[in-house]
Amino acid sequence: MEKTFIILKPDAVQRQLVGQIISRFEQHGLKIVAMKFLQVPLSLAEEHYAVHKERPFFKSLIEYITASPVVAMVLEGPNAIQMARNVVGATNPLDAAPGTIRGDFGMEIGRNLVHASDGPDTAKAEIALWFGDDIVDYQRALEPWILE
Ligand code: IDP
Ligand code: MG
Repeated sequence: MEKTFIILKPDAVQRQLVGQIISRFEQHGLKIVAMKFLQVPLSLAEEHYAVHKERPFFKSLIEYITASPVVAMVLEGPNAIQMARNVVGATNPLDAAPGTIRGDFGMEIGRNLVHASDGPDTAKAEIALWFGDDIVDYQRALEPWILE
């Protein structure tokens, strides 16, 4: 079973879309195994987005992610990383398909509502950075009706 790391960014919280966005992942069958609501410290923001440090949008990206609280979570399922990326949609809401979170709720790349890990290595590193070992192990009663 694969795990992926998700952030509902400050615009998702400010626009009161938290419930609707979490529902998108839940209805797909992705299992929530960790979640927290927090104001992101500058140091965490910079570490999370370290790969973009040299990009022209880095400063505005850090301002965006630290502007207001976020919801961070870990989702689990078969191919959870790709599945979550599919649910989230393309980085720029202009290119994101209708039916995806960014395609349905977003207007611009700098306000694209959600982060989702882009591969196994980043997922592992992001989960460790944001949650350490605080992952909850539990069974869902509906499991056999979601996964064969
Ligand atoms: P991703 O979130 O779809 O994985 P990345 O390329 O990893 O996209 O970029 C990280 C975040 O940086 C994006 O989600 C978006 O918030 C922001 N970003 C990326 N490219 C631009 C840009 O050209 N202008 C402004 N913000 C950008
Ligand atoms: Mg990315």
